[in-house]
Amino acid sequence: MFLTKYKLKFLIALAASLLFFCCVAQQSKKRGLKDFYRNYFPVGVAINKRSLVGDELNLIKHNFNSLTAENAMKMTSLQPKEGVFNWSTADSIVGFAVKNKFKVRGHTLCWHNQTPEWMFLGANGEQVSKELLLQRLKIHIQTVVKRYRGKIYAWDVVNEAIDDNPNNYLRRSKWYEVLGEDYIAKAFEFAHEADPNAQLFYNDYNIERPDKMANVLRLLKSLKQKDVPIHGVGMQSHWSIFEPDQLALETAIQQYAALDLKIHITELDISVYPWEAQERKKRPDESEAFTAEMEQKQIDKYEMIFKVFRKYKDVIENVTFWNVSDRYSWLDFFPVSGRKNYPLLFNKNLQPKKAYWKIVNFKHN
Ligand code: HAH
Repeated sequence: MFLTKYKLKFLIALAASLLFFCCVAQQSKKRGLKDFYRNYFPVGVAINKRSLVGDELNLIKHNFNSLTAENAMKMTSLQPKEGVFNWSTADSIVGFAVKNKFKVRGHTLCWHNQTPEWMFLGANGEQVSKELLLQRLKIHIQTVVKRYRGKIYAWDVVNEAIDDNPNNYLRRSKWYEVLGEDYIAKAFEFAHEADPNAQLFYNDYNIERPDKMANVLRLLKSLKQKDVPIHGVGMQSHWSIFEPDQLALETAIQQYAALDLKIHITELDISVYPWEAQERKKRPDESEAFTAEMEQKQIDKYEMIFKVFRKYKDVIENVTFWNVSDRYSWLDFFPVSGRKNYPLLFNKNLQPKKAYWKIVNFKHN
């Protein structure tokens, strides 16, 4: 059998298009999350010491170009005893980032949680004096910020200072109790003095909820008015398949951007359970299945929020996920210890979930 001219042409065209589609498929296989978002914002992830040695490492290098230490830069980790600094994990994370050209977001300099007890105690176990606590805050912030000067481009300076009860305004933390409202401005000033080039952020959760947002806006406005060196607001974005809706999210972004502040999405995950503020025990009847319905709702939520992030790419300068894959998430332990959650874009086997493909297959906008 011999080929007619037309058959030959048809076969050549077929082979060429097959080759073309294979190349495109191959290329998109090779591209990671960070590459799809190259023209939008760096995509980050919160990691631990073990992330740098395990099989998640390739996935991290392939998909992300910004890093945060999930725990290693918190006060308890860095200064467990007064004057005794433990740099080992934080140093390895920063070293890895520098070597592999990741950006680094520092988290966090002043928080009411994961702060060692000695910080708030005087020499005889009494409550620390105002002067001593301020001095300790200054030493801590400046030692840490100076060590990573030029390597950490943005710091969460104060974390979660707004109370969950909107009537309270500021959280009644030890920082507030001893130092009053002023501790927030002071923390920013100390950090700015230590690294004038670092971008300084106020970071908090649920700040797209109108009640909490009103108080966050009040705080941010007062800091700006006092010329406190603050450059941005971190929306933690510990969200769920139930919230936020698009209007709430866009409204929040617009309100924060209107204060001339940069926005970082600092701790993104989409829980498959509703938000709960209080820790509690697992109920015996509580299912831990990742149902098809949860999966679909999660896909829809991821699709919506990334559409919004792309729309506001001029003000959103970083989007960071809180943990790498569903193999391990802080949400497996909070608010219900031992209840499995599935909040991320990669499954337990480190494979991209459907939500991943949904957010990378977008038309350029
Ligand atoms: C965040 N808090 C913290 O910023 C982060 O450092 C931590 O690793 C996980 C989540 C969210 C939060 C919480 O820890 C407790 C109650 C409400 C919200």
